[in-house]
Amino acid sequence: MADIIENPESEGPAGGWGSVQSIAHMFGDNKPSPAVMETLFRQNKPGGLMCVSCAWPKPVNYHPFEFCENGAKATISDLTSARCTPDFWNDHTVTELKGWKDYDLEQTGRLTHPLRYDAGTDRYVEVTWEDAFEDIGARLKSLPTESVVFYSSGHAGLEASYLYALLARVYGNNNLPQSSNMCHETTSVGLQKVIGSPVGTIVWDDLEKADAFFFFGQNPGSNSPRFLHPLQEAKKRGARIVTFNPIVEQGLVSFINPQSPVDMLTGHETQISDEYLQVQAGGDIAAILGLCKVVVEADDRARAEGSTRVIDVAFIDKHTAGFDTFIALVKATGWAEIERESGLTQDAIRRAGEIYIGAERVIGVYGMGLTQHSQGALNVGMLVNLLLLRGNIGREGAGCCPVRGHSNVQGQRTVGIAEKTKLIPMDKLKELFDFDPPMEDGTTIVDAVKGLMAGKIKAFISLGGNLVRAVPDQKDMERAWASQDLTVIVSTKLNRSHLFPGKQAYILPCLSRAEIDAQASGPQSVSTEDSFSHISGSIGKRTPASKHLKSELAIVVGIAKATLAANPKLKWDEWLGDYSLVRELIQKTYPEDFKDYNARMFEPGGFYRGNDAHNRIWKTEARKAVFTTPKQLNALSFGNADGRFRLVTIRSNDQFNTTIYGYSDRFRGIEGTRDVVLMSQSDIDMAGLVEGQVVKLVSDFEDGVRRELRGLVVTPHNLPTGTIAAYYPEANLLNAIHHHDEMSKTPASKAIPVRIEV
Ligand SMILES: Nc1nc2c(c(=O)[nH]1)N[C@H]1C(S)=C(S)[C@@H](COP(=O)(O)OP(=O)(O)OC[C@H]3O[C@@H](n4cnc5c(=O)[nH]c(N)nc54)[C@H](O)[C@@H]3O)O[C@H]1N2
Ligand SMILES: Nc1nc2c(c(=O)[nH]1)N[C@H]1C(S)=C(S)[C@@H](COP(=O)(O)OP(=O)(O)OC[C@H]3O[C@@H](n4cnc5c(=O)[nH]c(N)nc54)[C@H](O)[C@@H]3O)O[C@H]1N2
Ligand SMILES: [Mo]
Repeated sequence: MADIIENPESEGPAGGWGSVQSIAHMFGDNKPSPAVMETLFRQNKPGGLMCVSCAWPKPVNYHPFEFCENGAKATISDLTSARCTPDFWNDHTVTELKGWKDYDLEQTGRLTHPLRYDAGTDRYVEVTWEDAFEDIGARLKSLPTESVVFYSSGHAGLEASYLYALLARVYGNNNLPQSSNMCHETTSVGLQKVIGSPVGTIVWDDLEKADAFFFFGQNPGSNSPRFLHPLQEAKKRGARIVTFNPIVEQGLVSFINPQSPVDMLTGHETQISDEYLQVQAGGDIAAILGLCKVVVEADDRARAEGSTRVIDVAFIDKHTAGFDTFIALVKATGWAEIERESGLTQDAIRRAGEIYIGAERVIGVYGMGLTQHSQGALNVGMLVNLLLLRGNIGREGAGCCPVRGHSNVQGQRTVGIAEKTKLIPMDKLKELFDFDPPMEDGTTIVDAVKGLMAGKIKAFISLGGNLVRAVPDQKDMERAWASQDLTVIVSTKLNRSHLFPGKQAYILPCLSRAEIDAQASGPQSVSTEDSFSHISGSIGKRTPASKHLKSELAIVVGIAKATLAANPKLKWDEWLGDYSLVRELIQKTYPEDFKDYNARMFEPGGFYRGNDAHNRIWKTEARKAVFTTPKQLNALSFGNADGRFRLVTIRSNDQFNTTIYGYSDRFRGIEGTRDVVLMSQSDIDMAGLVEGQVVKLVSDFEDGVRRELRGLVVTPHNLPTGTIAAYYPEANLLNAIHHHDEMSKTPASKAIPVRIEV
């Protein structure tokens, strides 16, 4: 156990009683209803409910409770008894609600009726679905097609998502950006470039065979807690875990399995990380280069001694390109540079490197700590370099594991929600639906926000999400969003994006996945794809929160019918009546991925749609896996300067993105508030501040724009000097829309240059 693992602020290990208490807190004074309990027990099991929270895979051999604290919170929050009915607006204006916190908006409960904004009274008023669709359709028909965006957050199932993408394309554009444009787009672009696959290469069995896991900027304790179970199992059989993360995250330090009675009663903790390296924000390129240097040095020694090579030479020769150039850079880069750019010592990197070399099979895990940087794709390329050196991709127990966010974020991309035309089988769509698909690329989120600000985007349809709150330059975004001709947001709960209505504005309330979706042919099921590319069917069994709700698919159909010209090939009503017909369309469009879709969707663990890189077939330009030679040693677009900090925007354990469930980030020991800036004690001292002092953060881009976030309490935390942290989404006031990954345009939310003002 490395001696740097200390987390004095934390209230104990991840999981355990804390997680049970935290779930119990969600129930408030209400006892959990049998319906909620029944839903939780069905979660992530074959024929059950696929979690509405994150995209962590569903195991074939599931636990009695195959849900985690997060998944339970998401389900409980969807099944709340609170209702936000049209009466709510008798007491509140939109302007007044702008003063409410995200948490308070969430507490208003499930939306029950379709609503239209009435500017005269500054309130939302009830509207019929027919009127809403007709009005939306009329407005869409009157606008230039390129000025309309069809956004989606990764909730909606594959069936609704496929039809949504079809709606956009028949309407006439590929403006289909998605939440992954702020998230794992870096993976879609960066991983695709180097291994020819836009998604992770491992499957469940690999977790059970790996000898080591290397974590870069992914926080399973808060964000994918079911991952802690296979990690605990891995530790029991002697696997090693190495973590690179500026913040000491409790879930990567120790874990008590809340589903193991023995662990719970004895308080038995599993230590997770063998080595925890507090890399500075944006320092991973140098850190990984250091690991590669350890491998190359060991290989040089082995070669000199005539012993077994450390580098997998046969694999490199047969399967990769760019090796020599990369190795030349590794050799030419000195340890002083690596230490300076990573913020880590040579010794610490060597210890981690030895674990890498000592492991036969290694999985590289990553999340937002790699993707949300100016050089995020380079970060991803570097992790792949490390894995390639020892042939750790496309072999049992080894591979690359980006951990996806929303429950169906990966799947939506698979079935056509994509702004890039090269990803879409347009000829198939033309043949199936008899129309001329638009051949120009659509807009990413960053470009959509810029388009909004420039007045070029005039209407936004949002299938879920809370875009106004999720993007950089929040203040400008609020103004720009409200200046549109039309805003339509399909939602389950009230959120801040609703508070900036366009000239015509609708909130369309939808069913949650946990609820019965009854259509002409009977109750429907939907399906989702997880982080390991497995597709699982999901059935909702709860009575809908209101009889006025429609399914997401029904809403897509409603908008499509009101907007698009009649076309005998577009059988919207038939598809709505029976979702299995939509699955047939998906299968026809993507026959390799969705073979026997309807028959296989309830297979335990889901059916695997396959991944060429998993089989060492590299669909890159070079037809090989490609080593990336980094052009710089950090992932930043700015340099160091006196008084400038790298701000990491973080998620608490008590939120799901912009949805704030509560004010308890118990893993980090922060209770009752989100208005904090976390700093190392030495940074606090050096900046002449004291604990508890209230400060403001000011962005430090060289673009002349003043962005500030006030009222943050200085809170000491275990962080490397120069790196500080504050909560997302509040901190989005500080980021700039031009600050994004160079290759994929993912906003660089993990290193925002800021100054502190008192
Ligand atoms: N409870 C909960 N679960 C969630 C979500 C949620 O908000 N709440 N969101 C969902 C979504 S959409 C997503 S995308 C995922 C996100 O899940 P993660 O990918 O885990 O994302 P974050 O928590 O934003 O950041 C991950 C870690 O990156 C570290 N980090 C920051 N900068 C760097 C760096 O430069 N280098 C390294 N090595 N590490 C760094 C942070 O300290 C943090 O621990 O979770 C999903 N699950
Ligand atoms: N600074 C900073 N910014 C970030 C990030 C960060 O780490 N730092 N992370 C980024 C990431 S990874 C992501 S994914 C984005 C998230 O951006 P979004 O996906 O746009 O935001 P969410 O908060 O997930 O959306 C929450 C809303 O979705 C609606 N909703 C919930 N369930 C359903 C459903 O089943 N159906 C429908 N139709 N609607 C539903 C509810 O109304 C809820 O208010 O934010 C990004 N922004
Ligand atoms: Mo995400």
